[in-house]
Amino acid sequence: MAKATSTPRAASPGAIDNPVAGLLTAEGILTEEGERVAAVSDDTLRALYRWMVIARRLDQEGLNLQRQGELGLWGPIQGHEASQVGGALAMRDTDWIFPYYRDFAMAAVRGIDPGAVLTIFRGLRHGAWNPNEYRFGPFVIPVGTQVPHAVGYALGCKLDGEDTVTLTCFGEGATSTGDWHEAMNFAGVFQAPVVFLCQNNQWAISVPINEQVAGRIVDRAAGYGMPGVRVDGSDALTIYAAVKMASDHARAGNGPYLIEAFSYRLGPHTTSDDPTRYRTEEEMAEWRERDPIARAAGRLRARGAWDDDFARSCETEAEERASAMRQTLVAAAPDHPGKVFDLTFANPPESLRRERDAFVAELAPEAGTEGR
Ligand SMILES: Cc1ncc(C[n+]2csc(CCOP(=O)(O)OP(=O)(O)O)c2C)c(N)n1
Ligand SMILES: [Mg+2]
Repeated sequence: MAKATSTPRAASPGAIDNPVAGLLTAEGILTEEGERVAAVSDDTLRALYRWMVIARRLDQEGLNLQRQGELGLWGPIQGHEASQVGGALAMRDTDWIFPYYRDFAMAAVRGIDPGAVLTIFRGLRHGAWNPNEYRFGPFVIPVGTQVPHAVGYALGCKLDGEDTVTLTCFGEGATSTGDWHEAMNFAGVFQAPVVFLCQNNQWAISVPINEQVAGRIVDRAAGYGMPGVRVDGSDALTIYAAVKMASDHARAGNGPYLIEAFSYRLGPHTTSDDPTRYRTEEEMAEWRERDPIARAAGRLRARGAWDDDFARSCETEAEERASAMRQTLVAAAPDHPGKVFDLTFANPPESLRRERDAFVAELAPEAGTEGR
């Protein structure tokens, strides 16, 4: 019999410790006890509200810009404000976020200029920020590919002895990809410090959740040996507390965590989509009632922390940011076409140099070989 070369690990215990589950109602809403345990201050609640107001206004401006012919495409985030703002604010600045293409509000919370983000949707850039600078990965269009990136990065941090946690986001449609399952398994086996945040908006373009997933997404966590929790994805405070507790759990060396934020995409998939062709007005109206911003305002009022002046200042700031975003976008120049090559290899092989020069000569002969 072959001799074992490494110490076999004991099988994990059957019961998975879940630090969040007992603090939520059956609908996945943080209870008063949950608020107490999570120790969320009024300032944090105000920050959640403020960023959601900003995100909604910027998103509306993105839509306006597309309708005015300034953007090729826009993917609205309405209905996702709570999960994106709650998720991003819950992470430390030193943590990494591996987003998907809809995480516009997360990018804004991370300090990335939203006008720069829009240059991608105008076709001027392939990427508009340095991921290392913001600890925020690129927007990925291939569904699910960011999930293994987040797991690999988290595992690297663990091996380096850092206490960094990664957060990765994806839609429920992404949970059908092989990348997602492989990443979940790898994270579970190697106890990578990663929080998986599924923004389940119940639609993958025109495919409804019941044609996408058999059973519940959250229940898949157990199959990969990690805890999971399903939360109300329209309640920013609940998301914030859940992501915070999940990241604490990962940071403490207890491995990955899956959060399913159950909500709804209030707008179209992108500006190329017409959702009235596949979903009813009643369904959309029902979800509009659960507006994340109104929910956060309600929580502030319930705590006696609501203030009209504060709310007005959020609106004014959102207006100013929207105007600045528009100006940045329309003033932006396209990247040199060679840049996509230049950012791929530090030392490109000769064949790629030739390909680059041919590409540049075709697209921008006036630029010559500048910009390398
Ligand atoms: C690998 C891959 N397959 C298909 C597509 C086309 N596509 C783009 S978005 C999308 C739906 C994804 O839905 P979901 O993951 O639920 O995210 P949502 O857009 O609803 O936020 C699909 C199928 C793609 N971009 N990549
Ligand atoms: Mg979806």
